[in-house]
Amino acid sequence: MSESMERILAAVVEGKHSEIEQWVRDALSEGIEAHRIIDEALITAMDEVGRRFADHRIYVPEMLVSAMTMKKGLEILKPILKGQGTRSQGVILMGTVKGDLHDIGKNLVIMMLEGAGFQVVDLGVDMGVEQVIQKVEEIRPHILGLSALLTTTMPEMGKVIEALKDKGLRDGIKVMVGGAPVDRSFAEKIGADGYGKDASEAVQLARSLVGGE
Ligand code: B1M
Repeated sequence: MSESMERILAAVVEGKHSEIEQWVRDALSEGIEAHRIIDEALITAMDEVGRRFADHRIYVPEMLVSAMTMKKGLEILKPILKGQGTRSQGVILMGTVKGDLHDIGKNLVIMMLEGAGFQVVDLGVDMGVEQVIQKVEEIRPHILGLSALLTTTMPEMGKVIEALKDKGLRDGIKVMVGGAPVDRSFAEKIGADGYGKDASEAVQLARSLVGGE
C-alpha cells in the first residue's frame, strides 16, 4: 500500500479528522482512483475500528471520531463519484431502519447509486415504519433501499416489507436491503427483492431491479 493510502487508513483509525482531507487529496493527486481510496483505505480502516471496539481497545467516543474522519474523507470523494453518472436510471428511496444510527455505509451506497445515474432520496437514519410508508406513498420510488448495521435492528426491515403489503404498496416497488449483519438468506426470509453486500453490488442490484443489466 502506498504511503498516502497508509496515512488515510491511519487517520481514520486514529480519528485524525483535521488531516484526512489533505491525505485524500494527496492520494487523488497521485492518481489513485476514488473507489480504491474507499475500498482499500477508508473501509479497511473502519473494519479495524470495529475490531478494536469489539476487543474493548476503544469505546464509542473514539468510534465516533473515526466515523467523523471517514465522513470527511468521503466528502472529498463525493463529487468524483457523482460526476460519473449518466442518464437517470430511476428513483430510489434509501434509509437506515428504526433504532439504527449508522449511516456511513448507507451514504456510501447513495453516492455510488447517484454516480451510476440514480436519483436518490435519503430518508436518513432511525426511520420508523410509518415514516417510510408515508414517503413511499409520497414519492412512489422504483426502489426502496434499507440499511441496518445492528443485529437488533435487522427485523425492522421485515416490518417495513409487511407494512408495504398491508398498505397495498408492495407490488409497485422493489425492496433492496444491505448492511454488515444482513445476508442473502435473511433478505429472502423477509421477502426483499435483493441484497447488496457492498456499494458496488448495490448498484448492480439496483440496475437489475429497474430492468437494466
Ligand atoms: Co457501531 N456497531 N454502534 N457505531 N459501529 C458496529 C456495527 C459493530 C459491528 C461494532 C462491533 O461491535 N464490532 C456493533 C454491532 C454489533 C451487532 O449488532 N452485532 C456496533 C455497536 C454495538 C454499536 C452501539 C450499540 C455501541 C454502543 O452504543 N454501545 C451503537 C449503536 C447506535 C445505534 O445505531 N443505535 C453504535 C454506535 C456507533 C457510532 C455512532 C459510534 C458509529 C456510527 C457513526 C455513523 O454511522 N454516523 C459506529 C461505527 C462507526 C461502527 C463501525 C465501527 C463501523 C461502521 C461503518 O461505518 N463501516 C461498526 C463495525 C464494522 O462494521 N466493522 C460498528 C463502514 C461502512 C462503509 O460499512 O456500514 O457495513 P457498512 O456499509 C457497507 C455494507 O454493509 C453495504 O455497503 C456499504 C459499503 O460497502 N451496505 C449496503 C450498507 N447498507 C447497505 C444498503 C444496501 C446495500 C448495501 O441496500 C439498500
